Amino acid sequence: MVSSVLGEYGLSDNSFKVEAFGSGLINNTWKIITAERQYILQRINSAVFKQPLDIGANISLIAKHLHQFHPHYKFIAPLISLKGDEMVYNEEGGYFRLFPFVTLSHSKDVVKNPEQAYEAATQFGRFTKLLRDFNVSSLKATIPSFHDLTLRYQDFLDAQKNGNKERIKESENLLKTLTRLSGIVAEFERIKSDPTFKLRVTHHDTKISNVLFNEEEKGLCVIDLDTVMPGYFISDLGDMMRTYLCPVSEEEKDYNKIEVRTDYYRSIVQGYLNEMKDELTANEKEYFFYAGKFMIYMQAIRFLTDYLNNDKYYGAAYPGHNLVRAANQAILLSRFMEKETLWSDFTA
Ligand code: GN1
Ligand code: MG
Repeated sequence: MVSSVLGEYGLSDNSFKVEAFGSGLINNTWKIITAERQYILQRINSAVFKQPLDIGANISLIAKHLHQFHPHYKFIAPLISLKGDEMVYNEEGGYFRLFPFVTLSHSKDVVKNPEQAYEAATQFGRFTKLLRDFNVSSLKATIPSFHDLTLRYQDFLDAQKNGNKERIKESENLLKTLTRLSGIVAEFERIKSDPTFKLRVTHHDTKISNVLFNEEEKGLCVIDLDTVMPGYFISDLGDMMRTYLCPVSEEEKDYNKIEVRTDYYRSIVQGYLNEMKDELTANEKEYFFYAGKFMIYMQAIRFLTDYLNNDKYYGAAYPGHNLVRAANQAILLSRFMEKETLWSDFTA
């Protein structure tokens, strides 16, 4: 499969080595190594991205705008196949894309210090800022209602009605805890009807592995643009909080290790505001702390919904995997909310 896809880009069978790459849950990613160059090959999960070609269409529009108005921004566009396409279709595996691997750059799986959090937040803020004059409504929603918490909450309720009965029983306490916090959904509904909240070009997956760093540890650009679509800034800012504040990830089973770190919070807010302070409205700036609650809560209910639905979205590497992830995120949320009075006034 991989060799026939690479053939469409003119790479012949015995000239490359293939290695698994990264830790994404949805798409498959490989590093392709040839004597001259390295590439990143990605297979799009078409059960999740139902219109894979929309991803290519969005990226082309963004690439064109950045190229014209911000030619110095390091934008990593997919390579064009021999037939002239930005995606290749393979009977067996569906849609694939090939990217050049940027030499002297690297990505990270874990945020190791607040400076890295600052660099990443700067990069995600800059990406949205550079696209401020881009017509955001020209972007397709590659996953419709992706970060619509109202819809995610409805899915959560549906799973409690129609999901796996044993799992519903087993999750009783966690279901109660998360249901008690549904004020976070009500707040989101207010945001959706608030004209001071703007739809901007939003990345929607701001984990650290989606930032490229140079050898001096400075952020270069953001990558993995599949979920770039119109959205609210709370998605990007909040997902950084969800994934950078805690020293362990959503995969951690030892919940005692879950904590949230003040210095990282400051760095995320400072880095993001550094780029976005003149873009955000005064009202939006009141929602920095809420951003973290919004994203951590959404991820907790998404994992638990999937557990009740027999892991059909995220899959499971062991029995109870999505329940562990959901419980992890619920604990992260409670640790985060303990900081509300301490952190909510902090706006750099
Ligand atoms: C998925 O595939 P990956 O790991 O980049 C998910 C995100 C979740 C994340 C949780 C398209 O991202 O929304 O935050 O898992 N992406 C999609 O690890 O659902
Ligand atoms: Mg992703």
